[in-house]
Amino acid sequence: MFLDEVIITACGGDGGRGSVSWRREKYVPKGGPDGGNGGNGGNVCLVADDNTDTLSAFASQKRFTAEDGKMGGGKKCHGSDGDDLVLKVPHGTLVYEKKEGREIPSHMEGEFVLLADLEKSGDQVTIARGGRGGCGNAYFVNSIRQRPDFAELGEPGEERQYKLELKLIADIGIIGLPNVGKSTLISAISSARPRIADYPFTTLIPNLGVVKVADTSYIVCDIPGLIKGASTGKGLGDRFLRHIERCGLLVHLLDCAHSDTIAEDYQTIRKELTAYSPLLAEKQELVVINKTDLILSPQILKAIIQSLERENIEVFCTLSAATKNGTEELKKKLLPLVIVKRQKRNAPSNERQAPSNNALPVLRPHQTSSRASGYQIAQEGTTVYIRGKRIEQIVAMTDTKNASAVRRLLHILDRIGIVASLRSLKLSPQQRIFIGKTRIDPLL
Ligand SMILES: Nc1nc2c(ncn2[C@@H]2O[C@H](COP(=O)(O)OP(=O)(O)OP(=O)(O)O)[C@@H](O)[C@H]2O)c(=O)[nH]1
Ligand SMILES: [Mg+2]
Repeated sequence: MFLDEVIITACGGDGGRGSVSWRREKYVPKGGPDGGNGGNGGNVCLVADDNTDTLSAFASQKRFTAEDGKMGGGKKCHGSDGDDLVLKVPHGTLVYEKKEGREIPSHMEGEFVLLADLEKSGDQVTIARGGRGGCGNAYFVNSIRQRPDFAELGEPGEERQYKLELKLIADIGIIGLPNVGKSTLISAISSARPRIADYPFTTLIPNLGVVKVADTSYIVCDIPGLIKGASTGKGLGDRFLRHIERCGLLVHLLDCAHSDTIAEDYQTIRKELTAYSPLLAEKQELVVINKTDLILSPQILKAIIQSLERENIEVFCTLSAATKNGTEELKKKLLPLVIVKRQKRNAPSNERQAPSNNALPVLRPHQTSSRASGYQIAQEGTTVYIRGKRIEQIVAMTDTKNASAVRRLLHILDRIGIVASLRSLKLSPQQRIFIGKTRIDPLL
């Protein structure tokens, strides 16, 4: 199955809880606390892989959870970390993150925003971080608190939604109206065997083929037929136009059996490409005339070429995909052009060196201030929300059933000024106060 767009949920593993334990040893009275820390939860990562070519692995499963960290043990034993979950995606996958929550402007809530472009094989991005393991009671020993009888819970792993979108990366994309012979051409020049038939929209998904010329090879993509209005959703619509964006070169195939409308056919496709994106309109395009076996004499073919040239449409070559007359020449003529395109793509351009405003974000999602004192207080109706990465983490990891753990939390809230800020708001006893997802007013 060919799948080029999918929405998934990624969940980092939960951190393991810390342990409350006391050293018990012969001849060592009052051995003291020795509870170890819990292990960290595993991350969920996406990695671009050469041997994967569609997103069909995500067709049935949509939720991916990494392993939880293990609980800490006595004798200061550290719980083991959860394994990362590495999901393989084809190279050319764009990763969009769903923006939600209070830290982002409300107009963006629920929107998918580009996070990463896994262009080359091996490119990797972490999409959900595992939770931190909780500290055991041995960690909380200090000069005042010599026998802490509490430990932290593990931090819950992040849960986030992503849209994965695949853009095939081929050297050459074959485009044209339905029925002009695109699939026949790819099967003549490569080992791909797509369905060929005498009706429009035979090809419903893009087909990739490897063309071998001498010792080298390049990848060709047969794109389903485009029609007038494709950029606004007509026919198979603009679903496949995005795959054309990534091709190095375009072969624009024309059917010479329709000699009367051949220039018009050409312009129909050009208009759709321009309407879809300026990037597509500027892409280098080679005009190839197909089905020359249906032409009765060379003079007629010459007249067709001249009619196109009068409209400033330069013809790259003519061939018959069905009889393979001219297909070998096309393969050879395309090779040097493909090599030039590849060199350009791999060369570090000035644009890439100087990061512009349009540059893709660095692959370090979800980073906000990690200091406990970095927080914001917002009041909505009768509810107060306190947000801040570190303070939310501390609260989520506090065992609220343990009086000593709650006392430590209140001490932290007091130290970083939250208690004073809440007092200055003069809240009524009915008002609810949340830090992250945890309601804390009953603890105050
Ligand atoms: N006579 C002749 N017929 C051809 C040639 N190339 C393709 N055809 C025929 O044209 C019809 C359409 O060919 P396809 O390769 O399926 O066309 P397509 O452009 O892939 O069509 P869609 O997938 O629908 O967009 C088939 O009946 C082919 O046999 C050719 O060079 N000469
Ligand atoms: Mg086809």
